[in-house]
Amino acid sequence: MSRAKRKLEHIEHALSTGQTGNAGFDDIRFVHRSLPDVNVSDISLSTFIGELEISSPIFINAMTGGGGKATEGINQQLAEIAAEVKIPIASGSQMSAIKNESEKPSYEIIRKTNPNGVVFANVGSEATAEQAEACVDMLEADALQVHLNVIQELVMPEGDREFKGALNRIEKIVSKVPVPVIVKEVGYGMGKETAAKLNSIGVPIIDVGGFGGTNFSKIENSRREQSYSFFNEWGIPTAVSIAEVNAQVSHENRGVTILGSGGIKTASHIAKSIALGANAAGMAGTVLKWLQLEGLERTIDRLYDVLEELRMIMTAVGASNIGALQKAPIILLGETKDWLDTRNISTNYYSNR
Ligand code: FMN
Repeated sequence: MSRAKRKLEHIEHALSTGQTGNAGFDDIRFVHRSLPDVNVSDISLSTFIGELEISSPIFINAMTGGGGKATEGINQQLAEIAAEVKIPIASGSQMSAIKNESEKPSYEIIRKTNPNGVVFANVGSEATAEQAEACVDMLEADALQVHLNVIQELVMPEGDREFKGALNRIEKIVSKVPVPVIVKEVGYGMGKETAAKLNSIGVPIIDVGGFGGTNFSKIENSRREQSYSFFNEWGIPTAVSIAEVNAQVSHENRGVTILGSGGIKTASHIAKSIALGANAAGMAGTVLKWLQLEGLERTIDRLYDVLEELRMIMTAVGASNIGALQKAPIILLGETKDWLDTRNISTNYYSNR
């Protein structure tokens, strides 16, 4: 199976397997305020990803490239959307272009289409520091995502079987590349132990990439004969994962930016991610679905709608900016609370502040 064919199959199977998992957001409730003392026109959505200031707390997460003209076309459209809505966009893994020069245009189109926007480069943790730097250069990127995807590799018939030394390689990448590094999962989430390891090597930004959205076990299982179905429900739900990482790195003011992603479909999911401790939220599968089924203009409209709805939610909780939303009291219920209680992570911290 060629790498290019695999990239196209990922898109096809991402759409057919959908986003049907439970990311845990239904377990989170805002405490209603009858006197919020704020006007809708006062709401500021601007936020920071590390030191990068962005005007809205959403970004298009890593998806594609490396599948010739077909993926070049998708990246061009995603970049047009990002440029219009003024939100960051991440490239898909650029290892294809490192291995095969002829795939470079399928990535470079992102910067070409969106010359002034915020663009994230993307590599896996198998990359050397030099390869990572080449990926940043290829896109004149503002930050570099390094993805962790052990379960996807295990389920992938042609996937990696060697995972030793990843933290060490990431440490080298962090010290070599001239832009901030975002370490991200791809839909399995991160726990506090992973966050502690990443924090110990100076990773400034963590994207939890939690369970409940695009499900790479299902995607890869659709591509193999004998299913590893035991991985279909594997992972830390996004809401839980943000709280896990937050408990490790932010309660203690360690200066790490948390990004919430995995199953983000609505303004409510974004608002809840921020209240749990994220600075911004990433959407991949949902944007891909809108783009493929409804087209570019409608996807742009949908993203504007999401931002308007986010302003409404922030008004309702009396949060005039993202920092205030991060302090809004929320109640954690159900499996999300059970999980966090079992892990000795305080839900009281969120409910009474
Ligand atoms: N994440 C990466 O870091 N690198 C990739 O190359 C990559 N390829 C993807 C391809 C497709 C078709 C999709 C849907 C996702 C891909 N992802 C990749 C994972 C997303 O960035 C994201 O972490 C994951 O899909 C969960 O978010 P979602 O539920 O919003 O889709």
